[in-house]
Amino acid sequence: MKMYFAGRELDMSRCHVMGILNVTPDSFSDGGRFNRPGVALRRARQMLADGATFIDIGGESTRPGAAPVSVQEELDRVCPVVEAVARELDAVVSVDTSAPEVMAEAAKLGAGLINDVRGLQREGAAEVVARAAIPVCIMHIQGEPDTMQDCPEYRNVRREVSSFLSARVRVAEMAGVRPENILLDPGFGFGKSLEHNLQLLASLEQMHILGHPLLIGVSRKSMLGHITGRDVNERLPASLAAATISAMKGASIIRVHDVRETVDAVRVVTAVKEAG
Ligand code: 7PM
Repeated sequence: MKMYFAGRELDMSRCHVMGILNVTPDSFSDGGRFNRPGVALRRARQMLADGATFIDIGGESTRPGAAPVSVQEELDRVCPVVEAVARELDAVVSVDTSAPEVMAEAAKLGAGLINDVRGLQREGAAEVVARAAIPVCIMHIQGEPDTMQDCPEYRNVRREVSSFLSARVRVAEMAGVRPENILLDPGFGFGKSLEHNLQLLASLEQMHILGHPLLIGVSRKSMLGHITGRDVNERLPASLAAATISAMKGASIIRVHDVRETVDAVRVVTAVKEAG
C-alpha cells in the first residue's frame, strides 16, 4: 500500500526508519542556548545519511512528569527546524505535536507527517489535519504524560488499545481526514506496564486488522530497561531486538534514536521477507 508524504510516495508494505530529533532545551548539552536550526540540521543530515526516511521533530517533552509547554514555546522551538530540514534535506519531516496550531504551521512549512501522541484528542486537531490534507499518526495513550505511568490498568490491553484507535480513526474520518492518510501506533510506554507493552508487541499483527500501516516506537524505552536491567544509554541491543520483532511483524515505520544500527537490522528483516 502506498502513502504520500509531502508529495513523496512510499510503499508502506516495506519498513522505514524514522530518526528522533528532539528540539527541547534539555535535549542539547548547552541547555538550549545554541538550539538553533544549524545544530538540529546537522543531526538530521547525519540521520539521513545513516538511512532514515523520516525525521521526527518534537518540541514538547512527553517524559513522565514533564511540565507542559505553551503553544508559543512549541512553535518557537519546532518551526525553524521544520522549515530548515524540509528545505535542505531529502527527508520526510514528521512533527511530534498535539497542538492544532503547531500542526497547521508545520504543514505550511513543508512537514509530511503529523505525529500526535494524543491521537488527535485536542480540540480542533482532526480538523486541522483534514484541512492540511497531510498524513497523521494516531497513537494510543492512557491518561496524560505527567501521570500516565502512575498505575496503568486495563481489563484487556489489546482490545482496549484497538478500540481506542478505531474510535480515534472514526473521529478523524468524520472530520475529513482521508483513511489512506492514517497511520496507527499502540503507544509503547504511554500508560502501560511492562506486561501491557509485552502483550501488545507479542500481538502486533492483530493491529493490522484496523487496515492502517503501523508506526512503532520502542527505542531505549523503560520496558527494555525492565527486561535487561540496563540504563537508558545501554539499551541499543535491546532496542534492535525490539525493532527487529516489530519489522518482522509488519510495522511500516520504526521510530528510533540509533538510525544507522536500526537501518541495518531492518535491512536484514526486509531481505529475509523478500526471500520468503
Ligand atoms: C520521555 C518519555 C521522553 C517518552 C521521550 C519519550 C513515541 C512517540 C515518543 C512513540 C510515536 C520516546 C518518548 N514516543 N511518537 N513519541 N510513538 N508515534 O521514548 O512510541 O521517544 S516520545
